[in-house]
Amino acid sequence: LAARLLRKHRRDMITGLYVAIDADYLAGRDIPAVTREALEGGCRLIQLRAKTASTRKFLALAVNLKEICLEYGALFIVNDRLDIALACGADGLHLGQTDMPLSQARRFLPPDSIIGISADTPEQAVSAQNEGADYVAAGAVFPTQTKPDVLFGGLSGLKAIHQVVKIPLVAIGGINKSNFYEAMQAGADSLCLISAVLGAPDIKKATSEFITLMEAAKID
Ligand code: TZP
Ligand code: MG
Repeated sequence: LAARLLRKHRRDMITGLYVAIDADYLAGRDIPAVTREALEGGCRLIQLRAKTASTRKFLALAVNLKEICLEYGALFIVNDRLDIALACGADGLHLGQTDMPLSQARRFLPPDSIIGISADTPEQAVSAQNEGADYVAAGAVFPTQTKPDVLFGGLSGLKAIHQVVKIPLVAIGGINKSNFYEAMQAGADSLCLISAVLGAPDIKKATSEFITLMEAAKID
């Protein structure tokens, strides 16, 4: 029962601003310090992405960020890597369509862990939901330089996925202050940002401004 309640609590936290701490985007910067700034700005949903880091570096960073997130009561999600999520005691794991299948990951993760799935189509989103995903992420909603190879689903792709899923929906890709409202209107429960927050001169300020904007724009 406790595990089920904790997983539900974590799933309920998939709302509002979600900051993806991208180690490649942040190359040369103090990643734990950057993470703290986002948390100081009020973000309670953090993902760690580290596509080019060695396993050892990824894990060391994950252990560090998990600890920091715990201080702030923030959810900590690891991208791509089940082994890293397990080893650092992450709250959850984010998987894409070419990563380990959700059902396999679930076998190894603690029962209170959440799993988020990236979906490019409504079909993929429905499959993820049926397989027990805790949230689904759709994008790129807007053009982005951060992940040049990403499939572009656009706002229409986001809307189509919103129509078929009941679990929390995360919008990602090219979201900024001038377009975030459109993503919310299209049905996103949470907005996942990289450059709009991590590329800002004051990350704490950018974070809190986004949170304020999203709160003000909340759509039911
Ligand atoms: N997945 C789909 S788009 C994207 C990822 C990781 C990049 C998001 O970065 P930004 O800077 O917020 O566009
Ligand atoms: Mg992935």
